Amino acid sequence: MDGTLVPYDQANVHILTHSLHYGLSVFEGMRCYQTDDGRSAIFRAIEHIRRLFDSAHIVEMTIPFSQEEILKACVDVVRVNRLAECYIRPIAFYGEGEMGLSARGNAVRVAVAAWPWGAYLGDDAAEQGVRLKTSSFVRFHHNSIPPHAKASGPYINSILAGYEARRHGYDEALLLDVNGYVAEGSGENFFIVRDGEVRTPPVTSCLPGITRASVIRILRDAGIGISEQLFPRDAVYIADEAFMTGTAAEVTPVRELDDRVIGDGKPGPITLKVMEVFRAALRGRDPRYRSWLYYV
Ligand code: PPE
Repeated sequence: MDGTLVPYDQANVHILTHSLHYGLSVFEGMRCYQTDDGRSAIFRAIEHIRRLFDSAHIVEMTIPFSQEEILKACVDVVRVNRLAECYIRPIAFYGEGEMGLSARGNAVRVAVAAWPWGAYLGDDAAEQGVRLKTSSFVRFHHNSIPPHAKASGPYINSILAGYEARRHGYDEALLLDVNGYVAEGSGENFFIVRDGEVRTPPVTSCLPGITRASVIRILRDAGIGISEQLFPRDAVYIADEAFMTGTAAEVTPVRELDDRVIGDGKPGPITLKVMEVFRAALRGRDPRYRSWLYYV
């Protein structure tokens, strides 16, 4: 926290922490995996730290550390906690001092936390696939909240969508953009497959997911057609396969949207292929993707 290792119960902030009131903080989520040779590695750590700095740049926040220093802090937190596998959460936020929307003088504070985190969308999600509901909450327009910034406040939109979907018995929400095209899940990017071709929405109303980028690369390397393209929700109803991607969610098959079964309701061949290659990549089993691993 702010450059030093702090025990869990001392990692606290003041109630007048500016970002707590107005939601202006930027953060990342990364996973660290134990690879096949026993060493632990953070998946695409450099890309995540770069996105943290991109997010800060978009919201005009100056992080008082270098990218290398944040990366080192992430490694240190995993090491001192002796975590073989974990989720890592760097966050940069405005501390206490001045209140009010126009305050600019508050110190930017930075923390990195890590904890064990299992399957994000349920233990059987990877095998059974998840059930989605189109959300009544619309993903914000990119001129309201910039989608390339992974900032805290905008997650109100995701949380409301997630509450609604789960309250009605679904596993996750699918949010549409302001024009009614599919955007993304509350915390995942979204892909569909039809006739062997894969489509995912362009990054106009969704986060430029690092898992999304990894899956696009995996698909291209496998010679499978992938395009970034807008599509409406009924394209999902008639898709052969659908899946979601994210650091927490990894690659999760989708079996239903709005009570319509997608394909035969089981993870399809392209989804299974992507899941298999992705898993091999993060365990260090695929030499093509070894550069994605940052060993701790
Ligand atoms: N869209 C959103 C809105 C999002 O929050 C995430 C990550 C993604 C797409 C996928 O991005 P990436 O992780 O770079 O592939 N969601 C994080 C938050 C999870 C949480 O509940 O907290 C995550 O997966 O870490």
